Amino acid sequence: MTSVAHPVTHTAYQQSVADYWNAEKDPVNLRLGDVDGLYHHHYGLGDYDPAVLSGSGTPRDEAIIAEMHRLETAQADVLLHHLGRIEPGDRLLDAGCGRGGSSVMAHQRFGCRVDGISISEQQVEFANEQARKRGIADSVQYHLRNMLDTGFDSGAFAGIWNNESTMYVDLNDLFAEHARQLRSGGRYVTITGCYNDVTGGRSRAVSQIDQHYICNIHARSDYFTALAANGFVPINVVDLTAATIPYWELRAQSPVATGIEQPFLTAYREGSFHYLLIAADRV
Ligand code: GPP
Ligand code: MG
Repeated sequence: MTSVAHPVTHTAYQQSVADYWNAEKDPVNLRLGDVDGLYHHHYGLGDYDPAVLSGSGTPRDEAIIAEMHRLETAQADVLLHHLGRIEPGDRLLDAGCGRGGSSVMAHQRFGCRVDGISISEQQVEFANEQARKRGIADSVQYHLRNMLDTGFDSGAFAGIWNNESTMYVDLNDLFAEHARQLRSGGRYVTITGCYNDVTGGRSRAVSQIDQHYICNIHARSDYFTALAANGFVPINVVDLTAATIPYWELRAQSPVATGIEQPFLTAYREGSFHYLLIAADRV
């Protein structure tokens, strides 16, 4: 009998997402990551220095890119802060790790082992190469795995996060798998974009964001329903919308704008969409 490899993608939709990220080589991510070798796939937080917009030519471009990167790194710092107390002997899971930046920062902050997972072979390979270059490949490892069915042991993790990756999956399936993998009292943190139940369904701008990334942005309420149904009790909910708008204003004027800046600015400003952090404990 021949053995058949367990496929990491389970549906045609998941395969289309993997194909997108396997092909992705956008300067908005690679040029920012080149600044210091932390490659992020999320957005930024905090005010930018307006001085970066003065000047001209290559120095101006480089200053804007470095500033956008600083804001993206600040976003990951906020997420990791909400994991609370993590010991060097603990283990963390970065679900939807992209090119791996947040996992490296988590290892630097807590000194613990971090596993990152992605359904993109290219992202996993890229991230592992970065960990090797930094000499931390023993502690920070990236795997080609599906966040809905990771194969990790039950109760293995003290903390799990999704940094802008929940919009690719069913939240009930995701939180059931996270609940299985987190030890009792373990902390879950996500930063996400969600649409506003109060203003109704997906606005035009939110639909444009979905189409751009092949994702399905959830309602704000979906997060709390699915967390409660899977044994999670929120400890912190932070509306980061006002703090991310400057990032998008800077990005719109940057040499690496992709065209998705206006839908984000419209959605945030009109109130149809929030940039939200949720921290919850597994009980
Ligand atoms: C991608 O980050 C992030 C997503 C696909 C999730 C969508 C996020 C929401 C808040 C709705 P990226 O850094 O790869 O995107 P970009 O290439 O645009 O910088
Ligand atoms: Mg990016």
